Amino acid sequence: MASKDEVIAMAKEAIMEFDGEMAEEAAQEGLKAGVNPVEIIEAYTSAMGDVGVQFEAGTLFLPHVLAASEAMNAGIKILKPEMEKNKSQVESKGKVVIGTIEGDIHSIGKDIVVSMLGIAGYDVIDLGRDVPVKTFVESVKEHKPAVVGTSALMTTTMVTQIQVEEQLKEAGLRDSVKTMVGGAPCTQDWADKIGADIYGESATDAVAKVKASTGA
Ligand code: HCB
Repeated sequence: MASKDEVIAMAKEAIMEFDGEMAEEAAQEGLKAGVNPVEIIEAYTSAMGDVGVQFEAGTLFLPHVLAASEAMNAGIKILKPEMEKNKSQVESKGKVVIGTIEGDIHSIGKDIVVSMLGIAGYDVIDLGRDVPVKTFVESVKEHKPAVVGTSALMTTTMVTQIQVEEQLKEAGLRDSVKTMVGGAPCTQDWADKIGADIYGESATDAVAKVKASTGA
């Protein structure tokens, strides 16, 4: 049976090699060896970050990035049912509305946050990607979530997170919901600057902070 270190190394290699079958194997071996699925997802995510760095450096190109994200999805598909088995059977911890902000089609990170919040027992309303600001506001009005989260992967789209804050205020809804921002260019400073309640540095961090803010 593979050791935990071997599973983590295999998960990272699978993403770096754009190899979906290897990502599935890492997931299966990890489950057999009793490795926490969250740690395997974190290994995929860390390798995806390295792919991103190489993309930025011009040593990898868009097809590589897409192939890496497909490999990651293949692995997560194996892990998700296992994680859902451990999902809290008690009543929902509350609702979270989340989506990738208008103009931005990056969804990999947001999807991981959606999965991990669901597994942590939250009712997640996933608005998808390239979501207009008014849809976030309407969704808060309709679902009355504890938290509304936006994901932005580009410096050109993160600025739209300000509009979520503003339009929630204009609709008289800002005090009824906590706001969360995340995605690679976002920081705690950014969250503080725009008045967001939570900065989710990673999916694990986002879940921990959502739990803390909802008292769950
Ligand atoms: Co994309 N892209 N891309 N891209 N892309 C980035 C983001 C750049 C930084 C790369 C670069 O050029 N340096 C760059 C943005 C530059 C900028 O800031 N202005 C960029 C660009 C420019 C573009 C296009 C415009 C390229 C083009 O067409 N010329 C285009 C975007 C078009 C558009 O959106 N309108 C584009 C397209 C693509 C794809 C389709 C090839 C693919 C996305 C596939 C998909 O998501 N379905 C892609 C990818 C994958 C990337 C990189 C390589 C990786 C992003 C990623 O998935 N990371 C990225 C480079 C990079 O980030 N270093 C590059 C892995 C995930 C797991 O991390 O940070 O998203 P994450 O999420 C974490 C964390 O932030 C947190 O939890 C997650 C899990 O731990 N989190 C939240 C995320 N969202 C949260 C929300 C919350 O509320 C709370 C926590």
